[in-house]
Amino acid sequence: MREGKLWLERKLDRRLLLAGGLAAAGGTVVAANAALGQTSHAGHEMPAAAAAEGPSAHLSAHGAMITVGEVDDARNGFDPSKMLSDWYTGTVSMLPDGRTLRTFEVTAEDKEIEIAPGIMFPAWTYNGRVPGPTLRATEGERLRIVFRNQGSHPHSMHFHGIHAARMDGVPGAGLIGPGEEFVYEFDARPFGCHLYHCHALPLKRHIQKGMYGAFVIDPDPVRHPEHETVARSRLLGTPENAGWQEFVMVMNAFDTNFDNENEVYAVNTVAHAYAKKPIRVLKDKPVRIYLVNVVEFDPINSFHLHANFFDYYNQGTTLTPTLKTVDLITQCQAERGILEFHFRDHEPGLYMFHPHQSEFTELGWSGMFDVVEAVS
Ligand SMILES: [Cu+2]
Repeated sequence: MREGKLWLERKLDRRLLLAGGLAAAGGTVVAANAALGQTSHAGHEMPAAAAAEGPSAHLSAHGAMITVGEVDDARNGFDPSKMLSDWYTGTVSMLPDGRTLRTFEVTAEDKEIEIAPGIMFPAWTYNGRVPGPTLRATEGERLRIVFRNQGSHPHSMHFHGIHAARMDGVPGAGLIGPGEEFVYEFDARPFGCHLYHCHALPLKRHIQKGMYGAFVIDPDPVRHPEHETVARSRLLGTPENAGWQEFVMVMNAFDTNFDNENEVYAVNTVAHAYAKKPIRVLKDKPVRIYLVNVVEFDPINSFHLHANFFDYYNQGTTLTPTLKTVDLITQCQAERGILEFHFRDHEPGLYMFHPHQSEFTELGWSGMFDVVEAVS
């Protein structure tokens, strides 16, 4: 009973904090009833009238369980809509043995970022953004990551991939102090949807401050003759890949009062960014999402797509789906995978996606696809 009461108090505290922050910024929180502990799932079917009037009509028809006001993308230096397909492919050169060397430059820096209208968060960033740049390479290439620490604390880049112990980005192996530089070098393998994050201690603090990003390794079609077409469709720069609409979504959250609980949840940092500005997709072109979960403190996260089903490739390390025809997947911390689906047989409209932890949805993690006919 006492536990239940504490749990309720914590929930209220988290919502009131979000409400207070928004009000202080001159905005108002529409979800005033949420502050009183009433919940209203944001993921109902859309009334036809609301759909016809566009996203804002739809949201207000719901009682608008989302933040009000605008985040200043220019001040942040990153725009969630652009981040979706902003691949950092580095610079390419050739090694003496003819292999491709791909070099990335990443700098750690402290930066205050706006995660919801009026709510500033003192982040630790890679290249001034949260999540850090989406590094993208091809299986078998040699990768070189020049990492500079211009932040106020020791940091590292720990890659989920295959590499030598001395390249692991843990204390004693590539963890560097302010002002220092380290070069990580290893082969791009295995292909898949991976991530990198800082591995300085305390780990959960460094991750939660914003030090993470997606790390995508495309399969080399030559190495996968049995699934060459699929591999080519995953390889950035091929005509087959251009036939897809690809997005990277890093599910993250922020502990704004440092109580080891999150107050704001999102994909790609900004609360409700894709609810306010739905992601436009062409109905005739399939969609592929590189999904990564880096939420600290909450053990599990999920992704649910409305009115549709998708195929899922756990960790992205296979060329055939590990789950077929599902409308929800769960991810533990650092888990990730690739989702593939299409709206070919759907009518145009706004199709919602969100985790099925309703609290996360209310606190910022929800979005919509704006499915449109191809422009002729
Ligand atoms: Cu760190």
